[in-house]
Amino acid sequence: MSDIPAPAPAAHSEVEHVKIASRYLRGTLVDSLANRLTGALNPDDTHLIKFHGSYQQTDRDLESERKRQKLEALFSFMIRVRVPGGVASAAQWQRMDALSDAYGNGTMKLTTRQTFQLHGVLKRNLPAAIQGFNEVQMDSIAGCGDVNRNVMCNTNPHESPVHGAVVEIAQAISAHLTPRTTAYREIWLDGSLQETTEAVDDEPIYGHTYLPRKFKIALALPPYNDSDIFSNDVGLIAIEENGELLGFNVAVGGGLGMTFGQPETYPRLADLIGFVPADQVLDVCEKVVTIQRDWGNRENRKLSRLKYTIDRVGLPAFVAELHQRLGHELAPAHPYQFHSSSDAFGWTGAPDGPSHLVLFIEGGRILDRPGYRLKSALREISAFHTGDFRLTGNQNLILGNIAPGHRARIQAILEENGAGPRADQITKLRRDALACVALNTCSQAFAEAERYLPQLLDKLDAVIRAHGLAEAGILLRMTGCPNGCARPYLGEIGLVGKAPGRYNLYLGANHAGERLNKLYREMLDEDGILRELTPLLAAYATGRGPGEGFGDFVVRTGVVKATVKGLDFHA
Ligand code: SRM
Ligand code: SF4
Repeated sequence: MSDIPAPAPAAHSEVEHVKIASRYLRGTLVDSLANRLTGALNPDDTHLIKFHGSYQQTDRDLESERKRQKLEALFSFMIRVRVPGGVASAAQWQRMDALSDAYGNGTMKLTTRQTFQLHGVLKRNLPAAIQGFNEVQMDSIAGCGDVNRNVMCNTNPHESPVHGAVVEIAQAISAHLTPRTTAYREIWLDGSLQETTEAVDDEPIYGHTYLPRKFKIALALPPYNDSDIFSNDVGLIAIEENGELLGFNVAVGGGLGMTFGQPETYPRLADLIGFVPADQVLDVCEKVVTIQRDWGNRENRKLSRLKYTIDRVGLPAFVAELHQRLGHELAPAHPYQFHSSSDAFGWTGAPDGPSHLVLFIEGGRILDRPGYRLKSALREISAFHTGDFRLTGNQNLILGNIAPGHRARIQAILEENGAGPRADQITKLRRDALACVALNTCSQAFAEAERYLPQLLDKLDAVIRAHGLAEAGILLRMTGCPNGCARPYLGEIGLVGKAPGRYNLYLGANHAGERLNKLYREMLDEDGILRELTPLLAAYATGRGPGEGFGDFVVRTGVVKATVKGLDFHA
């Protein structure tokens, strides 16, 4: 193996020291959970609990008032439940629904990586919540933390044997890269919350310090790039020939997070480095993970993702190391074409056979509100639906493999509850839009996203309709900070929160998720956003070429320069 030295231990970041001392992710979590004097964990355990799929949070809406009253912040926990490949059963849906009422804030968030998030879980309820989804074969280990996260794949397993095989591979990669420590079971599931006396486990892939940072893998089957594979540490493009899955084109080094004012941080799309047959793809993922484990920066967490490792050593050196660890070279990448990274809404399938319904879920939030009883409708459907509940990477929901006799009933229940597909009433701009959680739970948020985007869209919809663009697919993505959770740098319109009510506007990504956008204007309030976008949308309506996306249009007409690679993002 090549010898690219890791930083000396003394330079390790605080989180590295916590991991080292944690005995494979145990830390003092047992004590933290038992301590009834506070709703919070011991400080070191706030890092460790992420590996168990949970974040300690506060209610930011109440922050200043509680401070004024000299009260402890209102601590609660977000739990992220993994759904590899996004496929959940009706029983799993029912359980998550029930747990969100029993222990959460009554809502579920379907995330941009196809997981369920519960918010507002009090410390004392964490074990019961985790045991609750464990009973339906779901877990939250590696939901967060410096490990491989939920493996994304939005392919419909029922569509063809190839589609099914791609989903199975996503699930196999997830299983292969799940941490082996028994800490999760001991702490959450054995019920005793007793410290183990067993010798600590071995982590054959990760080692005792796990990875320097989070790690993400996504699979897609062209022409759909609906899991945005290029924003992942490893992106896998399924290659099909004559109804058979040949294997995958492999892309490495994607990631979107950056920090304002630190140009050495940047979003970067993954580079295509070759092709691997399907039966070797697990090995390729494992070897990429181990290179990042050994070469990744453990000193500065802002620069520790694989994308920075690759830019530090150079792509050729990285690929040479991968080939060496694999014991063979990757074959050249196969041709492929992506058309879109959005979801195709509505019903598909034959009326007399199994069908599928892709439902638009605003902000990915499953809830009931007056006139829109989505959560109740889905609960009612889950009582008889024999197919699956599939979470998409665009925060939507697919009722998959619906039995022929259930189609009309499902449609009726959704409509009775005001939660039907409603495709004809909603602009495509709104259907395709993404917003991250942001306030009130996210500690990183500078501005609103999920709670505000619908109001902004009310105004943008008027512009869109006035220019005959109601069915034009324009990807708009909003986040409350530059971390990139709703993949805003892959939005044809990206709005990134910089301060309360203020957003940076990015333009020029392409519709298929293959080009990053570029900063166009800074610190815009709502009027500013509308003022900037209105003439651009008007020009697009009249000046676009056949099939030309908004992102391509603004690049062609010189509104922004194309971002060719991550290092050019700030140029
Ligand atoms: Fe994210 C951190 C929510 C997808 C990049 N993300 C967070 C935290 C945990 C905030 C924190 O660190 O305290 C957010 C929790 C908010 C809350 O209250 O729930 C959070 N991220 C989300 C979700 C729920 C957004 C959503 O509305 O759907 C997504 C959950 C994904 C999942 O199910 O696993 C989510 N996050 C993403 C994505 C998109 C993706 O993976 O496809 C990205 C950009 C891709 C990437 O990783 O580069 C993303 N999240 C980040 C980052 C920046 C990472 C970086 O390399 O700089 C952070 C901050 C960090 O890690 O320090 C972050
Ligand atoms: Fe929070 Fe920022 Fe992610 Fe939005 S993008 S959920 S504000 S970390």
